[in-house]
Amino acid sequence: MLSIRRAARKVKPTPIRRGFHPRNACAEGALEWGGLTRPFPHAWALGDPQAASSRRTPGRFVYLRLDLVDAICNASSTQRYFIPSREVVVAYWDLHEFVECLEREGELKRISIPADVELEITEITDRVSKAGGPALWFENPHWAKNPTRYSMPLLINLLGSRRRMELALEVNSLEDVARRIEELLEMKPPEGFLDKVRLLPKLAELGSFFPKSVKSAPAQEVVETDQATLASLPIMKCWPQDGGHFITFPLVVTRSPKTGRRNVGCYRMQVFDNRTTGMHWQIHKGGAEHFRWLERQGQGRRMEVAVAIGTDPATLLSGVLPLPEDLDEFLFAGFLRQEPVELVACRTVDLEVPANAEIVLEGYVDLDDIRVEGPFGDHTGYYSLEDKFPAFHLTCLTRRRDPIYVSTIVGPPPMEDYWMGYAVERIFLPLLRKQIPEVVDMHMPAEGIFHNLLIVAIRKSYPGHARKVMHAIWGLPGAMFSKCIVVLDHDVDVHNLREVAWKAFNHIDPERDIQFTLGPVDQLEHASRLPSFGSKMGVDATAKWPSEGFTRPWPDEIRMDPEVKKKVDALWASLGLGTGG
Ligand SMILES: Cc1cc2nc3c(=O)[nH]c(=O)nc-3n(C[C@H](O)[C@H](O)[C@H](O)COP(=O)(O)O)c2cc1C
Ligand SMILES: [Mn+2]
Repeated sequence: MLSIRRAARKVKPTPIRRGFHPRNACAEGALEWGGLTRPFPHAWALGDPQAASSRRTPGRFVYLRLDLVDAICNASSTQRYFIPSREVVVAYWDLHEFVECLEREGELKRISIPADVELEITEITDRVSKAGGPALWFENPHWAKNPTRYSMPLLINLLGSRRRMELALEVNSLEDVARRIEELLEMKPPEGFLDKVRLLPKLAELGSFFPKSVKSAPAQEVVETDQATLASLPIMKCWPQDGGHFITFPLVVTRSPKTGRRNVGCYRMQVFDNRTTGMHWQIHKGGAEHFRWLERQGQGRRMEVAVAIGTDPATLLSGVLPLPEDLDEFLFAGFLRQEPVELVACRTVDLEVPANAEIVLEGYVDLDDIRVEGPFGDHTGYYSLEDKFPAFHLTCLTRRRDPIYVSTIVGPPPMEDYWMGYAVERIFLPLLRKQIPEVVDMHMPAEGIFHNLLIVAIRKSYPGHARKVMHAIWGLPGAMFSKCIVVLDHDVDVHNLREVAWKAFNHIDPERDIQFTLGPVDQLEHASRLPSFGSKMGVDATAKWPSEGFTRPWPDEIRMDPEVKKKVDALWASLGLGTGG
């Protein structure tokens, strides 16, 4: 089904766009409802999404902006319809559509018994997470301590497996995304007319990934300003020693006071009261850089912030990607989903948010309002300690009529964030290779919680090459935090930790092969001598060369003679030894 979605795209361009006129959709076929198939445009207003999707009809949901078609229908806002089609090649329009996909694929479990947002949902999700289980849709989240029943569902562990990550990005394998990035990076300047013609569709495709502004949005179906409160959101207290309840999966949008450029980052937000939260952007992150420029510019003490909770999955993921500064996350999300992210202007701040967001918080941070945030059970598996971060003030809350609250938990690995990190690792390998071409493969094992351990295999070409690679990695966004980098030769499978440990420990003379250096470390690092500053270690576990001062002979790895192997293969069944053949 997935490969069909993408393969079809190549044959025929996306036929359906949000906001299209239903008359244009006639060619697409008909709308199915209640077992009846009716031709466009007469029946489109009768669509029942649930009925259509439950029959696994290939197709997609579309949003009709009824202001465009009020001549036909007198409803006054955005409505959702299901369009059956054989040529379904469009990105998930929103989180609801992704949830429907997960459900079809058996990747989502609905839980109707009331579950407590304080600790209980964490315990359930953690067990499911560790067992490689499905995404969880808590229909009835509640908070026993301060008796509250929430009217919106809580969705968690959404991206917590390889399969769901592939579904999120609509690929059969994450390598497919890597390949698209590789193709993009390898685009050569055209030579001659034919080359130019061939390049045109590619360029047109690229151009089509830029975010698009729209005027009305599901994200603003309900608008609360003076009455805006966080009290209606099922915000979790994740772990026993947490300093409070935390919004854990927000997309925080800011604009640089210096360049005017947008940044989107996923930074947790601790609830201080119903209209105030913490804003935990660590000092190396985009949001924190914007906040510093606010101070440096000296023109005002407040910076506007918009926060989207719950979007289509590619956009959701873009907030956690370690993109170079000033590369717009929404543009990258457009590239990932192969369709532009549609943005709508916020109601009270001069920022744009994804039109398909479930919930949007608008507000500001203030240079004069810095508060203690934390502790928080973090993705290191330990609590990150209390520290000072800006407070976020809510000025407006907008949402859909039927919002889903998206949450995630971090804690002892592996959890959902491991799969996000894994996707980052795969997606970014081609980018890493562009800068360090000798890199063959890399891996960040779950237990290394990303920044503690990065294993890399290189094609070694000159003395000291492994150390060059370490230093290059310590200079990259995101990977700069790697506390330990282990560099191995190209023939080592970095995903096979047994092979890595066997070869790395064999190949080192520790005093000679370990490179220490000092530099910025992850703000979550709890063992470093100072917050955010500490040492790093690189291990040169490649075979050593005479040109590196190693004058003893380097031994060969033991491998059986192929002829003997073949002979024993033929004999094996008759030996009666069972497995091992
Ligand atoms: C579930 C989850 C929670 C995160 N929470 C935070 C956080 O509270 N603070 C932070 O600085 N980074 C956090 N991150 C990491 C950032 O989202 C990530 O570094 C991202 O690249 C930041 O974007 P930026 O480079 O545009 O600042 C989190 C990541 C995930 C997956
Ligand atoms: Mn960024």
